[in-house]
Amino acid sequence: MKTPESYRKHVIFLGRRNAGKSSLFNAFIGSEIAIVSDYAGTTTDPVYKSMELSPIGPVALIDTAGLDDEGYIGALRTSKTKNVLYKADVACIVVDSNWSTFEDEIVEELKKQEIPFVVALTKSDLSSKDKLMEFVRSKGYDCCAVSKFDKSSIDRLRVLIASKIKNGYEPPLIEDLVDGGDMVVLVVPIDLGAPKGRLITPQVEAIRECLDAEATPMIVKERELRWALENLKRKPKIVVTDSQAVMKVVADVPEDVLMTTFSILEAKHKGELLELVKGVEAVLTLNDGDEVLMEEACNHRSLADDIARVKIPRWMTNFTGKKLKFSFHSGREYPDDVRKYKLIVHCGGCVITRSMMLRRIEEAKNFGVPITNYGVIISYLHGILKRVLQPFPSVLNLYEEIEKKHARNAQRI
Ligand SMILES: Nc1nc2c(ncn2[C@@H]2O[C@H](COP(=O)(O)OP(=O)(O)OP(=O)(O)O)[C@@H](O)[C@H]2O)c(=O)[nH]1
Ligand code: SF4
Ligand SMILES: [Mg+2]
Repeated sequence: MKTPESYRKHVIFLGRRNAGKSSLFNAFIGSEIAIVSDYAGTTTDPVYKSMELSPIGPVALIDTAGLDDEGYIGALRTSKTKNVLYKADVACIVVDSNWSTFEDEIVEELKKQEIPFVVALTKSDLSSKDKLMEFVRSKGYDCCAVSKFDKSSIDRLRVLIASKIKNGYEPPLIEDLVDGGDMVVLVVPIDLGAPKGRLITPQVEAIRECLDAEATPMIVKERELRWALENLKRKPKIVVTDSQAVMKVVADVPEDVLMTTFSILEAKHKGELLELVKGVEAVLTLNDGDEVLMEEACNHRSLADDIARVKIPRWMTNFTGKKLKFSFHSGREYPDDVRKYKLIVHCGGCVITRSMMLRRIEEAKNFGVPITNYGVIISYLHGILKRVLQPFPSVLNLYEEIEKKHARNAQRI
């Protein structure tokens, strides 16, 4: 139960109202968590439950509102359900008695978002599902008949769902950058923003990955960094710092030692570093009145000198000299429409899964909205992006190409 949500595979149940989604969700958990009733539209907001689901491992199950909901409230509910799709690693389309173009539309949406799915034909204790099953299978979809009263049917569905979960390659945070015997220095400021008595997820993950790689992590606050480097008998392989201390750290780390930021490591681990680096150049084309979205994947208390609300907007305004409009959004739900923004600046996304982050990046790309992240933009605005990209030569090369192109364009103008 201590597995963070960002490490759990997300299984989403969706389909028409009254199809039996909540009953299935409860049967999976073995407890009456979601409300079940004959009334169509019982579930209004997504319901989450974390559990260990053999043979998948730790999962988060998500029950949703019926997708065919009517009227204004219905539109709100279904937009929430669609938003939840962002989180899904696998979907279970729940069908009661017939398959229509409505279910075809759900499949289309899932395919668009590359979400693998299975079909559950519910209430098999009430009527035979053989004909429907034959029809669904003729479409090439995996399906299984279930009844909330028949545990073995729920077990079969569980195994089918597990078989669909992709365990694709997830780039590590730092393990690929270090070898056994390397010394790694992690700079962790303990300021007002640091949580009381603990380190944040990327810091803990980096320590663990260094240990897995048989490297030696050394953890210091930014004030002790210079002293620590002077007292090491050999140079570290890499120094990784919190983005907010990057200017002090860059001054203290010798030029022949690699350095980067946790946020840039997160961009590689959770998202697409290349895309987030490409996105940063949009800063050069911003104009007065352009709207920039500052997006945080979790709700946390903002501080007086908050990085998203105060510091990055201030640095961007100084850098561009333009009157920009900043919008702030936080939480696990993503804004419904990002088309109006000229740039999205996303946080490291440590609480969401890699597939969620990739879908956010993909949506921005599809709408032609540049997207970058905190670490990339902070280093860019301070003129040290190339320095912190040194551990990633291919991304650095691409960035240098983009930079040259901009210089040529500027000369032409
Ligand atoms: N006999 C039988 N009834 C079922 C089964 N699954 C669901 N039901 C009944 O079907 C009705 C709707 O079930 P729910 O689980 O609330 O359906 P839902 O899809 O979550 O509905 P909404 O939240 O309104 O969209 C309830 O009366 C359930 O008891 C089943 O396997 N067998
Ligand atoms: S704002 Fe983003 S990076 Fe910061 S803690 Fe929340 S999810 Fe993690
Ligand atoms: Mg329900």
